[in-house]
Amino acid sequence: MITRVPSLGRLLSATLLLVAAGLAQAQVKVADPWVRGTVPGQKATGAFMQITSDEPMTLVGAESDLTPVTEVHEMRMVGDVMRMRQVEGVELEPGKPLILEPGGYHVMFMNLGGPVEVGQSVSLTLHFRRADGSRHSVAVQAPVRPLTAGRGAAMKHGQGHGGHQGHGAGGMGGKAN
Ligand SMILES: [Cu+2]
Repeated sequence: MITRVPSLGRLLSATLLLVAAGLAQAQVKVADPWVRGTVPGQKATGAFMQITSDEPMTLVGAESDLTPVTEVHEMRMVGDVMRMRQVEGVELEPGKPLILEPGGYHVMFMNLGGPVEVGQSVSLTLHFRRADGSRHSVAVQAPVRPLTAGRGAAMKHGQGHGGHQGHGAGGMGGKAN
């Protein structure tokens, strides 16, 4: 027992150092990122993923090489119509994954100049604001998945784009399934 006390003490010290390091360097983890492939003529598509932060953080924007305008969007029911809009920020609670998915929050690539095809990988950067107002950015590499990925929710998304003026015919492709 006596020999274990100091080793436990060292273990606790090491743990506290790790915790301190964690506070100094925010940990934002992105799991399972992907971008939905497009059909010819489609002018917008989205990126989906799960984001987890170990401290309070707000997702405030995104950018990518794919399009000059990349926005954080939300889809939600307004009355009985699915609508999409840009959001100023999405709050992350520590340890609770923020899910970006078809039919919900997503990163939107606007005014696409060409097709987005399976086999491609899209580089994007997510921008966050901490509780103290400072900024944090996370680079993400998202492979392109077929248009039909996430089919169930995609149908809802298709309807939403039908009622949305800014994204062009076809939208994220729900109707093309
Ligand atoms: Cu959108």
